[in-house]
Amino acid sequence: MALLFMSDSDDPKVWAEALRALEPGLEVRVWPDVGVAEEIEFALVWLPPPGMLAGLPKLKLIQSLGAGIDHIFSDPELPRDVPVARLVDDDLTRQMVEYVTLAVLSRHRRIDRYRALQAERRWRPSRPVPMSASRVGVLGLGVIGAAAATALAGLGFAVAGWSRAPRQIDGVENFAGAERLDAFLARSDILVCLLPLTPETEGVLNARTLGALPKGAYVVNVGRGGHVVEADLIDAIDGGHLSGAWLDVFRSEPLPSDHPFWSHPSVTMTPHISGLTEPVSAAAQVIENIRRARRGQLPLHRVDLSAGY
Ligand code: NDP
Ligand code: OXD
Repeated sequence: MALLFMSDSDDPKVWAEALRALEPGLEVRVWPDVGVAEEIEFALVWLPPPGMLAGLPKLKLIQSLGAGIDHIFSDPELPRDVPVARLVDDDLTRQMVEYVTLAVLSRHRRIDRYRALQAERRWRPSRPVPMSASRVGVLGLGVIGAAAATALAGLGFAVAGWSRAPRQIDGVENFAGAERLDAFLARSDILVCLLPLTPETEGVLNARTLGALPKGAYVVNVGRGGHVVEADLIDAIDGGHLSGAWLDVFRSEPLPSDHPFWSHPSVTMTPHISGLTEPVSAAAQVIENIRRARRGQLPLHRVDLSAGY
């Protein structure tokens, strides 16, 4: 019985080595070399092609190579009776917290302004606003959102977070539910998106919600590109309502070379690297889930199909 690995962005050899270090007998096959499909019990995947998982009749576990699972749920033929697990990994969370802190601090200390001044060889110091007067709003208070909100509050920012159900996090004001979204946005000078992509959160950052942010607000998106209506974000920046955006994720990845984000002076972008799953760190959870599946148990961090995350 074997595991099928499928990803265009992760190295199968490194993953096979990390998995076999913990489970020496595990047979790892790499898509598209499936072999006999009936022998595949476990799938470890990032962005599987539609129909791939449905073609594995003995599948017991679908394990995401990342924290998000929208890349699996977008498959219209996804077998609904096989448990789907996402990765919850301390190293991935740490990387995300590091990246979000970088983006928020860069905005807070106006590094964009000093880079522009540097290009013009102008020496123009200005005093930063106190952190306690800089209001950060974190959309999504899950594993990563809660860790980022806690870190930012620890630095001294005035932090609030938005979730579906009420959450209690020390030093972080909570706004829960769709009816509290506008109040949350109205107090967020720097907005960080750390939501999962679901039918409910698709396009959550649009002309209306971006307009509900305070004038001069800044948007950091590390959730998914589908959270942002990209034309609305550009309009909000060009119209002067928003001061800019820091983006790691996009509706189309790789971002097409003619996309306006590439050259927009108020947009900082990176190629979906805020958190990269590290095989040596994450393999233990994958192996634990394989062992659980073999025992007929549910995996760790099983995704709730009805909630979509
Ligand atoms: P979790 O599932 O732990 O947390 C999701 C959070 O979003 C929860 O707080 C949840 O609310 C909230 N939420 C979901 N739907 C809604 C809604 N409709 N309204 C309000 N709040 C909602 O996810 P993680 O923190 O582990 O990860 C978040 C996302 O970050 C991933 O799904 C992925 O897309 C992205 N990511 C991006 C990476 C990158 O490299 N750019 C790397 C890793 C992750 P509640 O608490 O009430 O359930
Ligand atoms: C993830 C990602 O979901 O890297 O882990 O985007």
